Amino acid sequence: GPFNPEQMVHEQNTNLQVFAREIITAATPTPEELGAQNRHLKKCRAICQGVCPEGELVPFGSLVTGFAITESDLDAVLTFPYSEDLFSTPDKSDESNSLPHNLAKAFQSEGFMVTLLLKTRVPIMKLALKATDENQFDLNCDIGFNNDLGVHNTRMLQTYSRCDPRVKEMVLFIKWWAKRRHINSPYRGTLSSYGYVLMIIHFLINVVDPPVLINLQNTRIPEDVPADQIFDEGGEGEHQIWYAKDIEHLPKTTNQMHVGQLLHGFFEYYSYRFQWGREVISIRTHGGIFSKQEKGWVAAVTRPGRSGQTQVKDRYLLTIEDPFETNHNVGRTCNAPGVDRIRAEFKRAVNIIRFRDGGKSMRELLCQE
Ligand code: 3AT
Ligand code: MG
Repeated sequence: GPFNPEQMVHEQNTNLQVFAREIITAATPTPEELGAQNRHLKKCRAICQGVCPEGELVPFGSLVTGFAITESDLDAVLTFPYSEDLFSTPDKSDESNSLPHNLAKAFQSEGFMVTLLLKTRVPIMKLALKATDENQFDLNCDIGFNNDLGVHNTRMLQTYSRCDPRVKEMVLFIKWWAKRRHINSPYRGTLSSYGYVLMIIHFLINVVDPPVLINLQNTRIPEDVPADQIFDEGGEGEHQIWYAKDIEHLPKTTNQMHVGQLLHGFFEYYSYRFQWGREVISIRTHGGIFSKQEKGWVAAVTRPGRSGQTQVKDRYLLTIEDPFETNHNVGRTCNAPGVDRIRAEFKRAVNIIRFRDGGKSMRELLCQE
């Protein structure tokens, strides 16, 4: 039957609501921090311009969606109007003269710490800069190359966020919790923030009753939409990128639950209803769930990566379909111990919400480091 957190004990939800408000306030970056991020972005732009004048550094991720919590990193993609191999150089042999290496050198000479991760599924350059008198916030920045899909999915998440203020509130809370509980490290076997956001959107579209969100990808495409707004050549093949953007004309939700209730429902759903071993979260699909069997996402496979000799391992332990790149599992970063830890954290959160009294213990236990 429908999953209705309203039927759950109210007192705990009220405590959680008070606590959630505090966490959301603490998690929200200050205007000073956001200003500093934008100054960092400008500086990175100028350095990229020097190396690649025909390129443009486009921000995406949480700084654009408004899902940034304090100390979030900055995500950006360098787009340039040629699509040949990233590593091609005039003399073809000297890889250290390729665009990523030249960018790395330019950033290093400006005092940045630079790490090139070129064997990952999507090659990126990681930048770090310590706070200075000129800019009093540390910078951690990931720069990708010619990968539009992040820009598209960022815009869709932003659109979902505009549909209802509770989307952003839930995201800030869950990101804060996941970081404190160390289950938000995609490079160390757990899930990216993006994965948690997709779990929240699935819950708000398909699980909670009445729904808070409607599925923006599952509405009819108007006939006058040009083809380049429907399909995009990006990542590994062509992808349908269309979703409803005129949200003013969509029906409004009748769901009145406060964020405390929604969070309780969210933790309950992923602790006791969602079948981690069998189900795939798919926010673009009616109902929001596929079986792993249906998608053929069963045994882990190792396949050649995009650039030359690299190998990519696709795991299917926690399965979350990317809303545009539908053959990509956003949860592929999760290994077996990582999934076990994530699941244990969901259950731990439910136990605290169900059985602890008062907001104080809630704060200490639910988000303690
Ligand atoms: P943080 O504040 O940085 O933790 P965020 O909202 O910026 O959170 P991420 O850094 O996880 O989220 O992701 C930024 C964007 O990068 C979101 C998405 O466009 C892309 N992205 C991240 N992880 C994945 C993934 N596993 N698969 C596909 N795209 C991803
Ligand atoms: Mg980010």
